[in-house]
Amino acid sequence: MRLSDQQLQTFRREGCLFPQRALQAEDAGRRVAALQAFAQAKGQSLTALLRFKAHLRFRALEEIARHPAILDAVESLIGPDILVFTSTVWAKAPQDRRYVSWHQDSAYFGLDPHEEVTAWVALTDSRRDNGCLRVIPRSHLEADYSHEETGDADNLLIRGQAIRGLDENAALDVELEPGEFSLHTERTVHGSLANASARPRIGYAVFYIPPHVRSTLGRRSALLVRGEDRHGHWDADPVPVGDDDPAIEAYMQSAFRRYRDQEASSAA
Ligand SMILES: O=C(O)CCC(=O)C(=O)O
Repeated sequence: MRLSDQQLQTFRREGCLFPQRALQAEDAGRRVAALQAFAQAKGQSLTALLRFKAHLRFRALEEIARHPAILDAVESLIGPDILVFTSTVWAKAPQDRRYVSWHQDSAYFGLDPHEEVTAWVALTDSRRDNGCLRVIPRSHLEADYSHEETGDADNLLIRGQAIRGLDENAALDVELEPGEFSLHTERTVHGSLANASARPRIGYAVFYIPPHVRSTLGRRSALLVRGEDRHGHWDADPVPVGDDDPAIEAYMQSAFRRYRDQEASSAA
C-alpha cells in the first residue's frame, strides 16, 4: 500500500494528497458512535476531551493511528521509523459556528527539521457544507507565514492563530467520505469553515514524525508506531491498557503541562 511515484510527486508538489482509504465507512461510523458515548459519559465535548494525544485515551483512535494503510502511506513520505507526536479529534456539531483559521502547524509544533506529516482521517463525511479541511496547495514551498493570535472563541485553535491576507481563491476543499484520509505537511497552510449543514463533521488528525526530528520546546514524548527509534530525542509515551486508563490520564496531565510550560518559556 505504499504511495506510487505519481502520488509522491503530487504530495511533494502540492503539500497534500487525497483521498486515501483507511477504514470502511461502517467501521468509521461505529467509531464515531463509540467516541460520542465516551464523551457523553465523561460529560465533555469530543474536541475538549480528545485534543492532545487522543490515541492514548481511546483505543479506537490508537488503532487508527497504527492503521497499516495510513502507516504505509506515511512510511512512503518519512521512512520506515515512525513516531506519533500527538493526535486530535476535530469535531463540529451540525450548524456549528466554529471554524479553524488558516495556519501552518510548523509555526507551533516546535519540530526541527519540519518533516512532520499529518494524516487527517474522516470519521464522518467531510464536505464543503459541513466544514471540511481546506488547504492552500503549494504553500509549503513558500517562506514561513506570520500568525496573528486572535483568541476568537469560535476558532477551534486554542490561541486562534491566523494567517491574514491569503488568496482564498487558491484554497482546495479536502472532501472525503467516511473512512478516507488525506495527508498534508506541517508547513501546508490549512484551515476549515464552520459547519453550515445538519450533519456532524468529525475528523481525526494524527501527527507523524521520523525519530531524527528534534523537539525545539524541550524534552517531550511520542509513541513509536512502526520501526525503531535510533535517535532517542523523544521519551516513550506509555501504551494504554484500555479506554480511559487512569494511569494514562495522570500521565497526560503532566505531559500537557510540560508541553505548555516549555512553549510558554520559549515564546517569552
Ligand atoms: O479539522 C479541522 O478543521 C482542522 C484540522 C487541523 O488544523 C489540523 O489537523 O492540523
